[in-house]
Amino acid sequence: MKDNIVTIDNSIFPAKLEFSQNFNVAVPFIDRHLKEGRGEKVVINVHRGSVVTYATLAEHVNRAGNALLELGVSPGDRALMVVKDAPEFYYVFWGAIKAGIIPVPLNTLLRAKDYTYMVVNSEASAVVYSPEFSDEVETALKAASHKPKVVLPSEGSGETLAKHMAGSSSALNPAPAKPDDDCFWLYSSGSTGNPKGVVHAQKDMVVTSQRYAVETLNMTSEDINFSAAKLFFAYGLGNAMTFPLWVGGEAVLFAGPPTPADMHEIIEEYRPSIYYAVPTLYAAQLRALEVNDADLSSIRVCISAGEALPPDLLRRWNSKTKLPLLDGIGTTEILHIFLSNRETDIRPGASGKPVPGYQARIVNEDGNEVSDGEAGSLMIKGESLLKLYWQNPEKTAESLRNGWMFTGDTYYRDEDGFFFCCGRSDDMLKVGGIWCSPVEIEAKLVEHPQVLEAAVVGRADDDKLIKPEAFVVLNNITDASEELSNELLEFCKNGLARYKYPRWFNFVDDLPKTATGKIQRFQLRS
Ligand code: 3UK
Repeated sequence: MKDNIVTIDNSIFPAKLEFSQNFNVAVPFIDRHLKEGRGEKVVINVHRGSVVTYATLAEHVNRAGNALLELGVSPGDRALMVVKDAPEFYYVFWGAIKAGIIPVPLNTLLRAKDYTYMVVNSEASAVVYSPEFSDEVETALKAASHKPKVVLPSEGSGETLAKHMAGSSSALNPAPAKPDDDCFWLYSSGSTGNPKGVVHAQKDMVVTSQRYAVETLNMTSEDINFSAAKLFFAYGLGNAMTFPLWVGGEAVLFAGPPTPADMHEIIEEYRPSIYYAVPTLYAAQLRALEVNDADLSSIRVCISAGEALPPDLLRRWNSKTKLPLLDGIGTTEILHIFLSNRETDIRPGASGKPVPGYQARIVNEDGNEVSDGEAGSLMIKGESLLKLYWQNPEKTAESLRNGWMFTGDTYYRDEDGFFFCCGRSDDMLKVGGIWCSPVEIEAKLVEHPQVLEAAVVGRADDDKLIKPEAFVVLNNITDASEELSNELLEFCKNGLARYKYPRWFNFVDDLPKTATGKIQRFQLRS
C-alpha cells in the first residue's frame, strides 16, 4: 500500500477503514485535496475577513511546519496553542502534525495559572498564541518552572509566527508516522486535581470524521459548517475543522464570543447547512428570536452537544425554527460524538443511539451489564479512544479497561435502544457545555477574607440547564448581605475563567458533611 492513505471499504456498514503502515494524518486531511482537484475550492470563510482555499491552506500548513522546525522545535515535542478561531489555528495545528510535532490546543478562556500548569505538565517546546491572549499567556510563562524554547504570537507586530512562516519554504515532506502514533493532545478537567493531557493517535480524527460526520450526518463536500463551539474544544475541533476537511467541505469561522445576535447574523450572511451549538446557546437564541426573527433556512440540521439537551428546549426549537436538532454525547477522550439521535430517529430527552463503529454498555458497580431501564455507568468501545492520559498511569488504568472507556456518566437505555443521561457519577458540572469543577469555585470563594467555607452544586435554571449555585459560610454571619453576594460574584468573575461564577449565592450557618469532614454536595442538591 502507498504511504499516508486510508482505504475505505464501503461495501459493508460501518465502512471498513484501513490505514497504510506509514501514516501522517496531515496528508489525507490537507494534501489529498490538491490531488483531488480541490485546490481552488474555499475551505475557510472568516467572518468579516479573508477566504482561504484548499491550495492556500496546504501552502500555509507547510510554512508553519517548516517555521516550527527551523525555530528549533523537534518532532515529538509539544506545541501549545492558545489560538482563536481563525485560519492560523489550522496552519499551526496541521503544520505541527505534518512536521511530526504534537499540537496541544488549549481553552482560550482559561487564566494564567491554568496555562502555567499546562506548560509545566506538557514540558512544551513551543507556545503559540493569538495576540488577544498575550496577558494571560505571558503571566503564565513568567510563573512556569519550565521554559519553552519558542514563545510566539501567531500574528501582529514584531516577531510573530506569521513572519517566520513568510520566510519559510512552502514545501514540506510529511514526517514518518504510524496510525497509532501520538498525534495531538487536548486537556480535560476533573472534579479534583489538575487537568489531564488526553493523548490522541494519528488515526483518531479520521475515525470521528468518517463515523460521525459521514456515516451519521451524511456530510458531503457541499456542506458549509458553522460551529458556535470553538476549535479548542474537541466538539468544535471536529465541527469546524476536521469534518469539513475530511469531506472537502467548508467552515465559517467567528473569533468572538457566541452571542445569539452574532450567530443569527452569521447564519443569514454565510448560509451554513450544518449548525453546531450547546443547549445554553439554543435557549438564548430562542429568547432572541422572540424579539428579532432570523432567516435560518440555509440550515439542514442543527447539532447539540456538551451537556444534555432538555426535551422541552428541543420541542421549542423545533416549533420555532422547524429545523431538526440532534442531541449527541461526545467526550474529549473519545474525541467526538459516539451516541447520537438521527434525523429520521429522534427521541426528545435522549442522547440517541450508538454512532456506527462504537459500542455502548451500561454496567453496575460489579461491572455487570444492567437490564434496560436500569441506570448504571456508561462505557464505550470504539476506534477513536484516547491512547492514555499523559504521565497519569493511575487515571489511565482507572478509565480504560480492555479497550472500554468509563465516561463518568450515569445512563440508562430504554427498550427501543435509546440512551438517556441521568447525570455525572462525580460532582463535575457542565455549564454551557464547558467543564466546571465545584472544587475550583469553592477554593476561589474561600480565598475571600470574609468566607469561612463554601460548597458549590449544580442547579437547573428556567431552561432546565445546570448552572453553579454557591452555599457560603461566613466568618461572621451578620456580614450576609446582597452587597456581599455581589462582591463575591465579582471576586469569582475576576479570579476564574469567566463562565465559572456561581449564578446564585446562599449564606448558611454550616455545610452538611460526612464524619470525615467531606462536604456532602448531594444533600445541598436536594
Ligand atoms: C457531558 C453530555 C449529556 C458528559 C464533547 C461533543 O462535551 C464534550 O467533551 P468534554 O470532554 O465533556 C464530556 C462530558 O460532557 N456531555 C457531553 N455531551 C452531552 N451529557 N448529553 C450530551 N449530549 O458528562 C460527558 O462525559 O468537554 C461533545 C463532541 C466532542 C466532545 N468532546
